[in-house]
Amino acid sequence: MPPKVLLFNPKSCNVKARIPNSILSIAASIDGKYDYIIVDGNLEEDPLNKICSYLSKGDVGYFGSTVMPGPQMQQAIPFSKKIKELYPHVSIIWGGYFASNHSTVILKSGFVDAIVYGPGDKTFPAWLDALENKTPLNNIKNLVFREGDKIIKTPKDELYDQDTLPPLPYDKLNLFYPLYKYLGRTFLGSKTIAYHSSIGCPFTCSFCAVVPIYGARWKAKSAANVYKDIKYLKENYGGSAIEFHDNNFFVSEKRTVEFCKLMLNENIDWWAFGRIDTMDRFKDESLALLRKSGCRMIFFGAETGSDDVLKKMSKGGTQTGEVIKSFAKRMKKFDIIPEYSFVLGLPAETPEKVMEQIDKEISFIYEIKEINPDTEIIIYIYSPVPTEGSEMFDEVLQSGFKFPEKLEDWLNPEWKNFDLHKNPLTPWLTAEMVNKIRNFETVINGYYPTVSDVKLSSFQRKFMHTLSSWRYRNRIFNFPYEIKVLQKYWLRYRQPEIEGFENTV
Ligand code: B12
Ligand code: SF4
Repeated sequence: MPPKVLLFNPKSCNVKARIPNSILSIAASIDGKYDYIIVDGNLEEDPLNKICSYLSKGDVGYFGSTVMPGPQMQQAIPFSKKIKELYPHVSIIWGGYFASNHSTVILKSGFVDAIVYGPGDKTFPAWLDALENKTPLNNIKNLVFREGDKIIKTPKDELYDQDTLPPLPYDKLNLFYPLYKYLGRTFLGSKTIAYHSSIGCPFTCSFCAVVPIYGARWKAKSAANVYKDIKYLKENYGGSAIEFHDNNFFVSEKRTVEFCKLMLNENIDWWAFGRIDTMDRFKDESLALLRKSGCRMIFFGAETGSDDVLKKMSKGGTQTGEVIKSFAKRMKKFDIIPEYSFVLGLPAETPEKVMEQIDKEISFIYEIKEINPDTEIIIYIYSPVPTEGSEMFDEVLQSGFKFPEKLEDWLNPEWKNFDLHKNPLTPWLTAEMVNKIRNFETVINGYYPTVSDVKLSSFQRKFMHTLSSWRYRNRIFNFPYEIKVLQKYWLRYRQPEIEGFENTV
């Protein structure tokens, strides 16, 4: 019997957990071949203790953790270090977006043995087999590992046909954590499924973490297979709404339409990420079908109203300020809420230009709200992602910006905030600029409270709206403490961009 594998999903949110698709797809890749245990940091009071209780039995030989930027590192880093200290025979592997984009600093820490960069569906079982059979790792694609003092990165593999991958072992997950705990109430429905139906993205936006990993590639499950899984979760676990977690769900209009047709009688509301220009090319009848099939809201990276900045961001496609506006209007006709995210605080030649650009974005957001007041606005402060060679990243490096040189430095509060796109440590942004962005965000969130927060009563919404109206109308953003206090202590206002939708079980 080969040793067991422990798969860990570090805590990622303070509200209720979602189906841990990263770990689950890795579990699927070894299901039936290796015995595995799942520990979910979102559902454990003391996950390290739980992990150690398994490891102390002596039959676990492998520890795999998924790591996205932000809070997950707060457990992944100290836990992996501790495990290496206490159980040096256990081989440790990380995967996920942070691991993929920062493999060198992670491996240099000495307590992580290997990284899967990109999809792990074939790499992970191949790595286990190689260690079990003592065969070389060099032939395994998508892998980074240490060999003596050297760090070896093997070539990228092709993207796999998603329909040929093994099904996610939902029933097995249910043995470790009852699945109903993952199906929380959101504004979409009482039991919301988190589902991932495609990988990668065909675009190459220079600020996006998907690009260095997937390099403009995208592969999706067929509509029929997605529907089959949704039906399974509906019939066996009562799933009644869906959050699609794909980077870009709507790449294919054909697949979208096929999926919508299958969903017509399911009475399931759903939400997903898309691109404005891609969906603006959808036929009217496809958009109408989307709404009929239950699509309530779509998240779009609007990014900026400036065509020059869109170009600098290599947003690609045909997105322009005008398209962003006209599409907001079009969505209104089909009763689908566009959730537009904007990135403020990009580098520019002079501080005046950085500030000027921030002011322009704020004005653009006002315009969008006038065109379609239902548009949800999400604001990020630009945090660089190392898409080497991109015009924007070169500019970032020239400004003196540097990522931490030691893995544990990512645990410092300022780097945690960097990941959350809240406090970006970027040399070109002054405190005045950051405050302006944050205060504007507070005011607009007060004036237009998000519909995705199911805990807000209509009285609370109205109160917050009225309280914020003089600031919003007169564009006075400084020191909006009265709104902040209300958001924090009274309404416990949440930011969907950081925690996902309000989710209560
Ligand atoms: C769900 C999700 C969340 C949820 C997490 C909920 C949960 N799981 O409990 C919430 C809403 C909390 C969240 C929050 C954030 N997220 Co998030 N999130 C995602 C999302 C949409 C899906 C992740 C997922 O399940 N993928 C499905 C699986 C199957 O894909 P995968 O993770 O890539 O896994 C494959 C490989 O990576 C690899 N792999 C992954 N893990 C492991 C582990 C092992 C051991 C191995 C061997 C392999 C392996 O194999 C898998 C199968 O091939 C991704 C985007 C995306 N489409 O992936 C963003 C994403 C990961 N998030 C991102 C960000 C930035 C954040 C935030 C920091 C938000 C912010 N303010 O911007 C926050 C804070 C993080 C936090 N709180 O921890 C970025 C990361 C960007 C970057 N710079 O690297 C992404 C890529 C979105 C984006 N396009 O920008 N997030
Ligand atoms: S379209 Fe979205 S997911 Fe695709 S590269 Fe651009 S930002 Fe990333």
